[in-house]
Amino acid sequence: MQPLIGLSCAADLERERNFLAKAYWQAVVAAGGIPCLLPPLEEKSQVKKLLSKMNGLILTGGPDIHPHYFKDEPLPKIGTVDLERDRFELNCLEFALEKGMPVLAICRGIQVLNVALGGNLYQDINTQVSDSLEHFQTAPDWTPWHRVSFSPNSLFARLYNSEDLIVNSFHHQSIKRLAPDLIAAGWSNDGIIEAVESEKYPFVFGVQWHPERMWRKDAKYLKEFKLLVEWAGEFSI
Ligand SMILES: [Mn+2]
Repeated sequence: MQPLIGLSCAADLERERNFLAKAYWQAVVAAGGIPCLLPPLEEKSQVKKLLSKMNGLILTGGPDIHPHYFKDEPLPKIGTVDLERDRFELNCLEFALEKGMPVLAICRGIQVLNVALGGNLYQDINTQVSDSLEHFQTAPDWTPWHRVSFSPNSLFARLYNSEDLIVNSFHHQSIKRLAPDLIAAGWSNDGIIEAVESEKYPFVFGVQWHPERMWRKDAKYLKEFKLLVEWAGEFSI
C-alpha cells in the first residue's frame, strides 16, 4: 500500500495564505508515499477526522512556538509565532500519539513534539546557551553544516549505520528540557539535542535539521522519509 502522509503547512499571516516548500512533499513522493498538505483546522473534531484518513504525519519547519505552551514568557530574541499553527499541530500530535500513528517531526516539528509531551525549549540558543555553535547556517540550504553524534543504539545510528552525520542547520530554538517520553538520540558538539526517538511511541522520531533540503544532493538524507513511509505503510486507523 502507498501510504498517505499528511504534512503541516506554513502560513503567511499577513496575506492569509498557507503554503509548504515543495521539497517536503517531493521527498514523500521520492520515498514512495502519497503526500497530502493539511490546512490548520481549528476544530479538534475536524482535526481528528482529517488525521484519521492519514497513515503517517510529518510536522514541518516553521516559526517559533509560543512560550506559553511550555509555561515560559517571551524573551527578547524570540521570533515570530503562529498561534493557529501551534494549536493545530499540538492537536494533530495529541491524536497521532494516542493512535500510534507514525510521525516524523522536522526542525520546528521536533520542538512541537517535545512541547506536546511536556518538555520545554530554548527560545534562542545564542543568548541562552554559552559557547553554542552557529545553528543558523550561512551556506546554501543543502550544505552539510555541523556534526550530529548519535547515541550508539539509537534508531539513527542503525538507520545511517554510523555514529554521526553532518547535517544542515536552520534554527535558533531547540529542545531545553527533554520530555519524559522522548529519548535524546543525537547531539551537536555544543550539546544541543538534534535527534529524538521514543520507547513509548516507537514510530515517532524527530530531527532538528532539514533533510528535505538535502536529499536531492545526497540521497542518504531521504532515509527519514523512507522510514516514515515504510512504517506508515503498515498503519491505518
Ligand atoms: Mn543545528
